Amino acid sequence: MVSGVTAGSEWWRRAAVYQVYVRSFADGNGDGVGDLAGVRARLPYLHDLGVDALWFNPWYPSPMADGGYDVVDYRAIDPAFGTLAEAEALITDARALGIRTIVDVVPNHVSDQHPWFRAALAAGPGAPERDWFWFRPGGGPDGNEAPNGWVSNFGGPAWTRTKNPDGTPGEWFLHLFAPEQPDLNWDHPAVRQEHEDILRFWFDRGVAGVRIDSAALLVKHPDLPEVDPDHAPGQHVHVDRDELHEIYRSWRRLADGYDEPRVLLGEIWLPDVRRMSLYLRPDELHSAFNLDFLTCPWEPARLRTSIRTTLQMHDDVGAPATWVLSNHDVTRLVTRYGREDTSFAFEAKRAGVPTDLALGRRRARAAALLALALPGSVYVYQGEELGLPEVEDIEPDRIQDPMHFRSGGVDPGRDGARVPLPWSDTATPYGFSPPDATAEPFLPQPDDWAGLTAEAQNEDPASSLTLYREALRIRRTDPDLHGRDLRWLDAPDPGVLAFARGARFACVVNLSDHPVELLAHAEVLLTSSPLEGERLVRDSAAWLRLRD
Ligand code: ISL
Repeated sequence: MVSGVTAGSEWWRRAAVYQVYVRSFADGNGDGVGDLAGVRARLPYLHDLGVDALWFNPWYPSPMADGGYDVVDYRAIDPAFGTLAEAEALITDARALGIRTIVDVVPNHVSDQHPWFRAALAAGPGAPERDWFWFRPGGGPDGNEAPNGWVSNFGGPAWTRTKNPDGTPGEWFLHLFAPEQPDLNWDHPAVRQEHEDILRFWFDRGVAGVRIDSAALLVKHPDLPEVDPDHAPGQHVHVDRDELHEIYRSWRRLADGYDEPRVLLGEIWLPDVRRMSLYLRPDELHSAFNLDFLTCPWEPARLRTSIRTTLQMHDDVGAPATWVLSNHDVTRLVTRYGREDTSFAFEAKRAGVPTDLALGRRRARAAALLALALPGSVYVYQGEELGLPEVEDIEPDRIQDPMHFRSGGVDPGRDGARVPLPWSDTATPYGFSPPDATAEPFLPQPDDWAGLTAEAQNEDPASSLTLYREALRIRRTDPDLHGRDLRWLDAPDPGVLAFARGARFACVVNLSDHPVELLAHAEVLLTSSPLEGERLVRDSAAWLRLRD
């Protein structure tokens, strides 16, 4: 039985991909940390939900200085998650249910515990091993000034000073993220070779594709000059440099060498969507996350513009659009949409902002129907289908995220979107861990999640889980939603987005502050809130079958 899968070699063009943050998905062995056994046991849930593929956040051995984005060995599984044999079995089991697997590769940096970095440190200044990274002497008379003023994405300087093997202060190394994540030198042929081998390793194990972490950051200006705000396109010193394209062309040739070509999916945060589209040319990446849509506020004009621009720019290069409402890095949607400022920006993230969760929940349901109705592929971050809010009261001594620490505690960090999922029961661990678990969940779960468990929502026709399952079913089975077309319809109000797909499907989203009349239709397929007669209430969406 194959459901939840799009046949054919271009399955990724309209796939629904579910993001699994393994650590927080389901704990099979009772140690309070999610693992592969937990995921395998929940495959029937994912199959019922109706997704085509799973993207796993990094599952490799890691000291977890950045939730696994600090990798020690790209060809193994962290012992807390399981074994390589279990990963292989998981890939096979999922595929038997029609679900493909995407793994996360992290090419910009490694863990400071990675054998390469340890070897580079041990070898000392001037050794060839140091050329795998960006080691530089410091400035100033004692070398105690960073080699340049670059700033880490997690705040603070992008440089950390080393100690020489004899204990004296040594060179500095570059890290665009945490100091535990030294950046690799992509000008070095061994770095390129190693990553192509890593790709082959996973492709040979049957994974359908890779998500490429921080894909626009790999290449640096070889002289490491200061950032010039007036740089020419493609000439920023460490973001979106023109040289990146040759790397991805080479990866594409490798991915295309498989009978079912493997898929390259880029995490590319660029404010300029034109520049982003260059990565999606036919001989480069297949697809990239739509981070413009992800950060968009709940405002009709902004959303309409984002959708239009997205479709146009993807059409220009022949790539499918993607739609992402949330991921493991951003504030949970229910919380974000319940605030006065409904956009997402890393630099604006703060705790203690007044939030109307009921409003946020209504909008998140409407946004799901919007995203799932658009042409292209769509990403669902675990727990989004359960309507989970951001957890904002994690005690300081339980916080894990370096983003919180590196901001001096100003940024609440990303743990609030990574709290272990509630599966069943009425108290922590809510079925996340088995009943005989020896440890509590690695991040605390709120006391009031009993109504949000998958079990509580499973048969409730009004639940978020039911809405996602039903929307994914219609998206998969309705031929009107299988094309690449979208026609904007005249909306009854400027606060309303309305568009048609295929012969007779329409999606209407009411972002105004009052109810609106529905368009003429033959049938209401699905709504995110109950209708008021023939009227769609504010902050809700409807899927319609139009008349002939
Ligand atoms: O941090 C940012 C802005 O200040 C982002 O643009 C950042 O580049 C982006 O979130 C990259 O994220 C990815 O790589 C990180 C990891 O912590 C994230 O979880 C991952 O999604 C480093 O590997």
